[in-house]
Amino acid sequence: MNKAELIELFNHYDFNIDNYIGNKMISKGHINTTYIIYFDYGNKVKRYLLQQINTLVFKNPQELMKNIEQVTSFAKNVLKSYGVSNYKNKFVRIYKTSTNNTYVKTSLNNYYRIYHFIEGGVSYDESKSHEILYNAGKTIGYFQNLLAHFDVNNLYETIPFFHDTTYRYQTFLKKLNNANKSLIESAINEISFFNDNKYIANIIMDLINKKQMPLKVTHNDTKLNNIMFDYQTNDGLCLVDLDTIMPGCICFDFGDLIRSSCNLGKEDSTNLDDVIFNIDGFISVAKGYLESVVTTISQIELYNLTNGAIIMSYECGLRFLTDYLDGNHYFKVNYPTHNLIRCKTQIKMCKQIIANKNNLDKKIMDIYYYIKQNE
Ligand code: GN1
Ligand code: MG
Repeated sequence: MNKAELIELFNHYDFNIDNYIGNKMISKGHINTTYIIYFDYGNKVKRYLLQQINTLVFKNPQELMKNIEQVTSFAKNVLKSYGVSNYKNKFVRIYKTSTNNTYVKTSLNNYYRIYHFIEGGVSYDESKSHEILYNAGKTIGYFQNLLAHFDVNNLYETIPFFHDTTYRYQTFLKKLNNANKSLIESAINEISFFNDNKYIANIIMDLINKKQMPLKVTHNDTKLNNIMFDYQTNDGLCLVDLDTIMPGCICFDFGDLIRSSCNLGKEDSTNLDDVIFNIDGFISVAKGYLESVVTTISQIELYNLTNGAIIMSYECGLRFLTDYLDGNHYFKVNYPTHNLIRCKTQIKMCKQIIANKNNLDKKIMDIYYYIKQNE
């Protein structure tokens, strides 16, 4: 980070620049740029999370921060009312400026915000541990419960049509139309996959449009590494990356967790043989998730949880491909074909989840009724 900008930024907070010792960039996250900043207070070192908001993606940082402020203060009150003792690491907390603002716009027109560091927390890019997968599912359900009575009408839409898969498919077609010929040739099989399976894009969107699928407060970016776990016990602590909290379908939150956590490979494995759908992992996530939402989930949501996983892997792959065809402007990439590689892993996940759909649907119903009976 530019030193002068850092000083300008710190002047908005009650930090003493003399105590500042340095920062470390965190390479996780495809959108915003995140740093841990360290301050030495003699007897202890304090750290905070500093994030530069990607304004190409989030066009209105002010509205985005209003969403986060409303949601975090709402959740804090719910946690207090539950009598949760250590509510401080159970939800993200904004560190406010000296004038009580939630973010700073610097003279370079960059937007920054600071969060309290979640001490004792750890996140995982991938995991084979059933304990972690179960706790991940549980944490997402818990998050949805905490915000169940938050009025969705108070939320701004930070990225319009974010999980509107029908719209995502139309955007893909437009970009495909204008894409460079050699890029198209390099992705010919992937392009065919999305065209041949475009029915997937409409499965839940049709239900939403017909008002058969309820909209609730959802996180919308529930990939595994957006969940913090207690580093000693592996209990789920909270969800981070709250920029996409919007009204949405809970099946997408469940599905995004499945697509990201039940892959025995990586999101960007170059060897597709590694990308194996972890069916037992799916069951662990479903157990944790359903235990959290058993009293609030509706039948239509229950029947569409597996669809949520199929759609999220389809949509995520489609978005990676769209960005690849468009010249990699949206997701951060380490090399030119990174988005194409990511797209291939999502297609492989999608195909495997489809192949197991009947079995997975049955497992979900079995788990649900088991939990119901033992409530
Ligand atoms: C992005 O910001 P991050 O890395 O947690 C993206 C998600 C994708 C994900 C794919 C705002 O999440 O929608 O599913 O990458 N976030 C946004 O890994 O577009
Ligand atoms: Mg993230």
